[in-house]
Amino acid sequence: AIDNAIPLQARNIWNKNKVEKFTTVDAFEKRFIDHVETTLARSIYNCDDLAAYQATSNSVRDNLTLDLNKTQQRQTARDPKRCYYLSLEFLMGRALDNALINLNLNDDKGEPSSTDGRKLVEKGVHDLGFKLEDVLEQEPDAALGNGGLGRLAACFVDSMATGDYPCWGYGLRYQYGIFAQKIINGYQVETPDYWLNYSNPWEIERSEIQVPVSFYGYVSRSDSDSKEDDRTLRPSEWIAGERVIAVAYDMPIPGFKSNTVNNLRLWGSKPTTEFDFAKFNRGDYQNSLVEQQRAESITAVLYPNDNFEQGKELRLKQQYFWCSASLHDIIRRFKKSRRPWCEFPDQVAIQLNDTHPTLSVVELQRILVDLEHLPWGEAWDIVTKTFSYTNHTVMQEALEKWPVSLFGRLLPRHLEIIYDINWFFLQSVEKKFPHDMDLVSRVSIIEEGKDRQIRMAYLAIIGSHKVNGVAELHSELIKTTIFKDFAKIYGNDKFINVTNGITPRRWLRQANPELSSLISETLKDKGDEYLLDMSRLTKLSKYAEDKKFLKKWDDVKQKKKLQLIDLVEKLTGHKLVSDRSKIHDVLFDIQVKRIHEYKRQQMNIFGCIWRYLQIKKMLGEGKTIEEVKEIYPAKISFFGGKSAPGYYMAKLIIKLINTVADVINNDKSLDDIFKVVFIPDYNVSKAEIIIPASDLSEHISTAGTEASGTSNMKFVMNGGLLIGTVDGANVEITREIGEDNIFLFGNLSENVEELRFNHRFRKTSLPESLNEVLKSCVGDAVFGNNDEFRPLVDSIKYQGDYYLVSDDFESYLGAQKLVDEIYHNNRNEWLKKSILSVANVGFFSSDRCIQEYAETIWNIEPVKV
Ligand code: T68
Repeated sequence: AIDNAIPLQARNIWNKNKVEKFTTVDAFEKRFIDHVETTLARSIYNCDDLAAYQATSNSVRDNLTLDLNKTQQRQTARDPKRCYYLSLEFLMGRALDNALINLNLNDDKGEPSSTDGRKLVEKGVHDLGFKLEDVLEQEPDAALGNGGLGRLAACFVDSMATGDYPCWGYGLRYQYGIFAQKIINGYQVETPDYWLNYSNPWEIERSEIQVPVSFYGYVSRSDSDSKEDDRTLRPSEWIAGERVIAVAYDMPIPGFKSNTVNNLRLWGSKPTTEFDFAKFNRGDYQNSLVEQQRAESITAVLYPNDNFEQGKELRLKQQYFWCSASLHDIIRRFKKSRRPWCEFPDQVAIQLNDTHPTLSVVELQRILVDLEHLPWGEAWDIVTKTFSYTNHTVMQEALEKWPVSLFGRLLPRHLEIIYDINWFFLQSVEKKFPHDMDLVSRVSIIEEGKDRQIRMAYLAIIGSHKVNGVAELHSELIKTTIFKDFAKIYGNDKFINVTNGITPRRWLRQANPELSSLISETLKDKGDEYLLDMSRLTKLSKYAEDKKFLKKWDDVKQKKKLQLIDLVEKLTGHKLVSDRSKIHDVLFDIQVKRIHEYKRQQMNIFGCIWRYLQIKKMLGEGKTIEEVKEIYPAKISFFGGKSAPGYYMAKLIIKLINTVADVINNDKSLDDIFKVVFIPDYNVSKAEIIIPASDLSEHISTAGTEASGTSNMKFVMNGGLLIGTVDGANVEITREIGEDNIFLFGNLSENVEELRFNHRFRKTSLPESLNEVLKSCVGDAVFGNNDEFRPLVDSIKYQGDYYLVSDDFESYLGAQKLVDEIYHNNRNEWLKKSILSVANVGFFSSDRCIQEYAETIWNIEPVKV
């Protein structure tokens, strides 16, 4: 960088013309108009909401970019240890509103400015003839993720910047994010999410940062003098068969009330400019172009599976492309300070978000041995001190494995290195447990069989110094089930827990400005400091029985419920409530997350069917609606979420929900006391409207299957109560907010094995309630739909009920009954629970979570700018 510095004699011109951030309404407006007329080449006669969005975003981005530069210069000068968060998914959602909340109007010398950046821009936009609300609506979601894992990465980069940590995210710049979901005749239909349709003001294309990445080919070794058995340990040359270029795209990540702007670097793929002239000369112009086009396809699309691995070659290619480019970039930065290689782990921590980036372990070993010529052992020592791995699931079908044959063809040298890593590892295990050959074969990275496979989780564990689960229960489970042998080999220090968290800036301040103002007003916290120090929320407890406060609290909730009603009407055309003034009596019960059998949306919809059947029974017995309401008070059940396109059962669950919704919502005899809705195309920006509107939300996975869950935390932060199983982070949520304030039900994870065993040997009979429900879903019964749902029914009745719906159903109905009673008969009690939940949610801030990672895994410290 020094080589390209401006010569001293020219610098005063630079300093005289320093670019300044806007810090006043006037300056913002000037910048806005500047962008309309130059960047967008539009004018006063031709500026719609979209142009206003782009001009606003470009103006705000200018401020961020200036702080990004300063942050990076500062970090380069200080040269602290940095952390790199490698994630194949960053589910960022919209950037503008978040940037406004985090907008830092400090000048150069600056004490924190007291001006509210969001208000300033809102005024400016208004002066210029627009409404900020409409402008914000123009932005497409950056939906580069599937669900929890990708959104966690997004919350993490927010907290890293807020905590002034020198951290970068590395990911892929997919041209198509997670598909958009349409519901047609009750079925999910996937449509492409071409989110880059209009230019993206939130990315900075670094066309000068280009990293070549290789694939295929063979390994060459000129080592006639070396012993046969250590050949692969020596430097080897990989003669690649295909080369593509990785181009960097940077997204600035601003911290809240901080001068730090960190970087999220996403790689896009493009062809090399090398051109196959041989082919061209043979007159094969078309085919010489096809290969070039193939390069672009590497980062074309996000794989749409969550908690499931498909094992496609293109996916492996994506992984290596990203790992290789990122490592190259990290090493280039490390080399600037001319330190010896042994100091690499003192300067660099790399976090593997699941096993998807595990190839980077192998790539670093390859670079050190083959290119830097370090001895194998020294290289491996550096590698294991650098990496750490986060596990997000214990489910077998989600654990990544790659067939050796496919892997060896794409990455021949990496396969050799994996064999050698495995050989040394198994040697060490044998030495430590000399009489346990079973153990040695169980922990091999290579799974033997007719199709030999590479177990990526084992490789990640062996290549890391710390392995963490994402909630206490889950971190215990990985030590006692899937990684039991490794816990025995490495002892307990290597396996730790870091419970997930969420950013309160997006999930409280941005999603729920109404609740945020009530909180800051009540806590007399004008500067919204509670968003940084969530322990301040505990002061809310003392208002939990204050009638005036309860009323204000409730008013906010009802307002958010009406906003959700408006969204649903806009999306589906359905009017859910005829009298908006009665919204207060209607319980909003929400389950939004990926559709998956283990998350048990089927149990929720069976519960809805049960409620409907009971209501009909009462009406049939001549009871009035008023009498029915005493037992089944008014309620709307909301569902939302995407299914993986190839996941048959999940898609059938979506169809069942829509079928049930159709029948119930069109049954006039119900007089609006019960409705069921499927909200199409659940995503981050819709979550920001949906989550604040919940009275109750469902987190009802089979015990031991949901690693953590993070939406549970978001709902609690917005004053919604939870109904849930003793699973994932529900356990710690209960501990923090108190067991009186959550509706727990169902079997415990320690009993799951036995329950499944009982099903296999038909020792279980279904409860009568569930039998009745299932009957209504087959043949020509009310929800039968020509027997379409038979597979869902059969999986419970005849195929072992793997997710234990029948074992938890009665207990689920019991918990729902309690919900109805308290919501209906004791609203103040309900509101008290809601307030106490928010008061004690502080632990689940991702700021706490990132601080734990920084201190216990990464060993990094904040660098203030
Ligand atoms: C989720 N995992 C966990 N996976 O299910 C959830 N998988 O309990 C947890 O709270 C969250 O991670 C954060 O820790 C996922 O979201 C995936 O999306 C995924 C994607 C690709 C391959 C496998």
